[in-house]
Amino acid sequence: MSHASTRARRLTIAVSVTAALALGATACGGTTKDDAAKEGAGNAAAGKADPNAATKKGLTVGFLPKQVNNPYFTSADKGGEKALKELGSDYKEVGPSSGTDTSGQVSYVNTLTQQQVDAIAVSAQDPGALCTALKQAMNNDISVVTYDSDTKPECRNAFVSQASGEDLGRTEVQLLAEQIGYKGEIAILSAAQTATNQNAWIDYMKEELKDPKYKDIKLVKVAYGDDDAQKSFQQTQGLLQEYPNLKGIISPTTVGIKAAAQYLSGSKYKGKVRLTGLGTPNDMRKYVKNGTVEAFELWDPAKLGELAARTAVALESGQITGKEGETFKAGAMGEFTIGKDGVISLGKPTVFNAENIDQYNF
Ligand code: RAM
Repeated sequence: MSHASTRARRLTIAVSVTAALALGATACGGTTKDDAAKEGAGNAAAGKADPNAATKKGLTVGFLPKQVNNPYFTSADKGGEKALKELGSDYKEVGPSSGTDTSGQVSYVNTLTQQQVDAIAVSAQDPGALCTALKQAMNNDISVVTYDSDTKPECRNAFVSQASGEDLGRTEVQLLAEQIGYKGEIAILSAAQTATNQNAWIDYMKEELKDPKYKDIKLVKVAYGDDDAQKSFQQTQGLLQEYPNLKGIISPTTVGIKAAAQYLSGSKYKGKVRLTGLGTPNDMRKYVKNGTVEAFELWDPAKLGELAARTAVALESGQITGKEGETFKAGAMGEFTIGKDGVISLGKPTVFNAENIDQYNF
């Protein structure tokens, strides 16, 4: 179907979306919403995948990060923008400025649906809160890809995951355990309490800690900095006041680890209380060089955004539908295979330390 006719079809549908949204606002849980939710499967799931189908051009993909003013998402979404340009499609970005504004994210999904974008790439602040809105989007022929932080599998066509959640959770514990000599109290400084990605990693950290080799390590607290620099800084300070014997902190968020490093770096705990987790090399360089941080990890956020964009276009082009076992070509990134529950994995994260950090610029 040509882009113009897709537009025309969408325009007709938009009237019912608006009606459904209005209905949803006044009569929550009405049949319109439920039916939409049951049927909602997006453009992609409508047919069978044809890996040789031509790549569509002129599509609009709306990126909706957890938080727009977070440098991690700036890099990720720029990767998406660059890929879309290469593919002859358009990019737009909308999103809340706070990492906990879940209702703001829901409104943005509804706006993108009303604007009849072809696909949405979203990093969900909460696993369930976006479901109804995303199902409505899919029911209106919009392909939905989650990237970075997932919703439930039935609320999107595919999830572009940065790395195996299990790998990330376990390796962060391993990194910290080595740095503290497998002994002492540790804490976690996370992002939002609802974040699907951080919570999945934390569950694996707890699993890893069950191994007898960590018997002398005690996880004393999980604190939440909400991906807000100031709150994360204060939470770090609070952790050290509450647990003066703390030996280490894991912060699986780029905002959290940077704020924690900033606090430790200017305190008597510098070099004594160990810090690891997920950070960008550009944010963390000075803390590695001044001895606050030994090693931490991350994937390339721009590559994650690129893969999300390419997945959205492959779905819209009918090359994939999101089912396990389907494969598609993601330009120079190579071929990807869709795994269980529609998960596409970017690959292994990189561990950064004083030796290699200068090789990276993001
Ligand atoms: C923050 C966000 C994001 C997470 C990274 C590691 O920027 O919470 O979702 O993937 O950290």
